[in-house]
Amino acid sequence: MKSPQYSVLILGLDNAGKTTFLESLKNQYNQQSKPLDKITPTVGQNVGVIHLPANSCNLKFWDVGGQQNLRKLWPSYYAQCHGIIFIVDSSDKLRLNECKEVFLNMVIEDDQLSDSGIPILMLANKQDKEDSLEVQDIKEIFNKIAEKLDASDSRVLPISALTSKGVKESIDWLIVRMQRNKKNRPPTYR
Ligand code: G3D
Ligand code: MG
Repeated sequence: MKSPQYSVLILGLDNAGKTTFLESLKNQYNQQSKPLDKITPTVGQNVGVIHLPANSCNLKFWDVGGQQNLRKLWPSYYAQCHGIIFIVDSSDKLRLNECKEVFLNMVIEDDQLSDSGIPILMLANKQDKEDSLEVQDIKEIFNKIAEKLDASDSRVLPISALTSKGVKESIDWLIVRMQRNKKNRPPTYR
């Protein structure tokens, strides 16, 4: 029998930890993955599929690259994805403003997103670093923006992609919301 498959877009600035997060997921869900401390900058896109036996479904992840010239490609994925993960480097205070702008552009300039009710999960990554911002600080910055997303479920969770702390919990949060939104965005079957 075919299993339902939900697609998740992994977004964020370059160097936020998107690819490390995807490899950490693959690693935890028993797939071949790269050593987490040996991830190189992404050229093009990375795709990964994991199976969640507890939910009897598959999750497909697109890590499409966050460099400025690649961000214009993001909207072409919005129509197809069931959920979005936006990763923030909590230790990079210098780029927080840029990060905020990019997130704001994403949530308010695209009607497809706010109309679709798809969940948006922000991950405050690199929590293992001593100088990283706490999730509370990140929330204060981003929640005001997220409120503009009326229909969507949104949340900020702390993780460390490098140590894998919080990674599984983030998927637990997301899968519930994607399943709840399946009237708006039905899964594909494969
Ligand atoms: P990207 O795919 O978003 O561009 P990468 O980001 O996954 O390539 O990661 C960029 C750098 O951040 C990598 O370091 C990676 O090891 C580091 N990184 C990712 N997640 C974490 C984390 O949770 N904690 C810490 N401390 N570092 C993290 P290098 O040094 O290879 O550039
Ligand atoms: Mg990458």
